[in-house]
Amino acid sequence: MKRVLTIQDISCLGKCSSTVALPIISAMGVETVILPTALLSAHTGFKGNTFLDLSEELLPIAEHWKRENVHFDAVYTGYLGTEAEIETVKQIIHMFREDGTLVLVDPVMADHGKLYRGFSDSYVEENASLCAEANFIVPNLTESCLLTGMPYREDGGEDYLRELLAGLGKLCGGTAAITGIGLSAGHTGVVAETKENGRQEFFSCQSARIPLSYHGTGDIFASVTVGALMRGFPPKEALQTAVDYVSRTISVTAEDPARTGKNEKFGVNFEETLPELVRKVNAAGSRSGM
Ligand code: PXL
Repeated sequence: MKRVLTIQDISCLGKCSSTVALPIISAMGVETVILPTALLSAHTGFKGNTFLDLSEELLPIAEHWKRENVHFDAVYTGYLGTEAEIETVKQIIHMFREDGTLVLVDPVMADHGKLYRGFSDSYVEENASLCAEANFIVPNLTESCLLTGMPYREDGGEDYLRELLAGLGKLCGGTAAITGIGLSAGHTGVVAETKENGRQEFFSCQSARIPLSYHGTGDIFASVTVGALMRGFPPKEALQTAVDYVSRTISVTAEDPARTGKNEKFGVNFEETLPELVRKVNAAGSRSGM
């Protein structure tokens, strides 16, 4: 069985970061080790959240694992709080990276053209240097613009997206996928560029766009991508699986009558759709990396 290390916070309430990565990647048949960077009562979409910084714990925990000769097939990083923390995460990647280790970075910092609360321009620089350590990155459109210095345009067209991908490709060898991109009406998904064995391929993965925006779907997307890659799916199929799963889960969530009174910050009903995902991944069993 493959083993993934995921480095991100624990937001107790709100179904994002470690509280979606752990159940989803585990259910996909991949051992998941969490390294919590901070403990929050709820993610920052909830006003007045508590925050306990755990960054001083990260290296001692990683050093313990090193003494135990632990091996990781992938390191997946999500929301990180500070520049200092990103520096520590880079050190941990260096500690565990071997030939063939998947290093997937979701440079969580911005959306809808704006940086999230508490992040500055120097955080963007630091996040770009983290992406340089990765061989798979999944920024959204805003993050892609910040990482490449390109202007933010919601309807930029294919040439614009290809230019963005070329910029991201300079940052990270491997695969760059820009999330939240719909290429036609009623669709959303990713556009991506992958460099494998010196060959460059541009592709997109699309699914039905449900015009609702729930918290944590980016983390669910990245988690499914990591799980599928670990189970032997090639990049394009892993990304399509994640795009389809998020679309289906948003639609199931929107139809849930028991959600009355709960808004989008409570996240999606991924628990309801997880069995379908597990069946799909297991049906592709012949190439499973188990
Ligand atoms: O879902 C991304 C995320 C993760 N963790 C925390 C967050 C956010 C986004 O706002 O606040 C603490």
